[in-house]
Amino acid sequence: MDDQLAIPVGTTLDRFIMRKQEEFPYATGELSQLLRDIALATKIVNREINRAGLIALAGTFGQQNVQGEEQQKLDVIANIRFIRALRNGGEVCTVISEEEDHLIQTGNTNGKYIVAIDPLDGSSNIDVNVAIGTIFSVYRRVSEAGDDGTLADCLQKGAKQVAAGYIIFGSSTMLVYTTGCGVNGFTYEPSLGEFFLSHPLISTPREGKIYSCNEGNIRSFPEGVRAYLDYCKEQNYTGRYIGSLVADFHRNLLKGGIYIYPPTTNYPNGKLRLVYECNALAMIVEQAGGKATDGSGRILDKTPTELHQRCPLLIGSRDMVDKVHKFMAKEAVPTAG
Ligand code: P6P
Repeated sequence: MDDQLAIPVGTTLDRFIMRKQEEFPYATGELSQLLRDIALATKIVNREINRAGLIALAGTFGQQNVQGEEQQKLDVIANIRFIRALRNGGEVCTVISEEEDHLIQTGNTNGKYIVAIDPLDGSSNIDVNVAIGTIFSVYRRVSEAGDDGTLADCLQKGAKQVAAGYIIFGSSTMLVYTTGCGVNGFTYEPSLGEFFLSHPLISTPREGKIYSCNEGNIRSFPEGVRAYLDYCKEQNYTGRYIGSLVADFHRNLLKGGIYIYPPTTNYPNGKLRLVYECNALAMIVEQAGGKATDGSGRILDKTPTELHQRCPLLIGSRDMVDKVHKFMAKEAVPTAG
């Protein structure tokens, strides 16, 4: 990673990818191409989101938009765009998507990689102009090339990811990703159609004073989580919950903080999805010096059993995640008498 310090802020994403590839003499460029494919789809989705903002004001879902096209929900559009970019890029054999019940086989049977993606998380926030995001994980296939990817390819532990990232469509559009050698953030300049390195080697503070969770569910939270939230209030921490995971995660990553989605009455296994939400953010936060658990163990050590399985998520500054665990352990001790 020391070499990276030689890559200045303002470097384009394409040049950055090339420079990083040069650090791996045996790299053959497929992962680099895959990252470029994701960046391409991001540019297209970014345009759609900005356009849809206007159309949404003019019409509602299911009506014709001003161009006479059947208006589609943005998460469906994003799903189509990312899958198309990955299919056309040729490096990915199979895609798991929140928008698809089953595996998507791209037809690239010699593709070395699998991508798990939430094409547009928090899309219900579009109409109220709140930041939304895309989350993606990249795995090397374990099955033999020459055929479609398999379920085993798609149910690998998060620790097996070769890359992970998210895109936040907020006041600016940013692509943040890691290939296991640190986390870097790139800001999109739409007038140039380029991403530029703006946040090199992101490191998240060990401690923070921001907690993010939906306290409307507090009555069904585990006792230890409730005790931790009381502690946060005693410490005069700040509650910040946008209702958009990528936006809450991104703020906490840069400023320090913790996001908690524990088991609730409505979501006894937590709400967030292990394969295409939790694993990617867990790899990123660990690469930035933070921590991600499901309340008992490390997210990246969990072996998925289903494509769309949910899991509880505690993620962010290391000392804050450890603190929640201390409260949960204390509450778990049976009281005498
Ligand atoms: P709740 C959006 O639907 C999402 O998946 C995350 O982006 C967000 O953090 C969470 O769910 C919000 O869930 O139950 O608090 O509305």
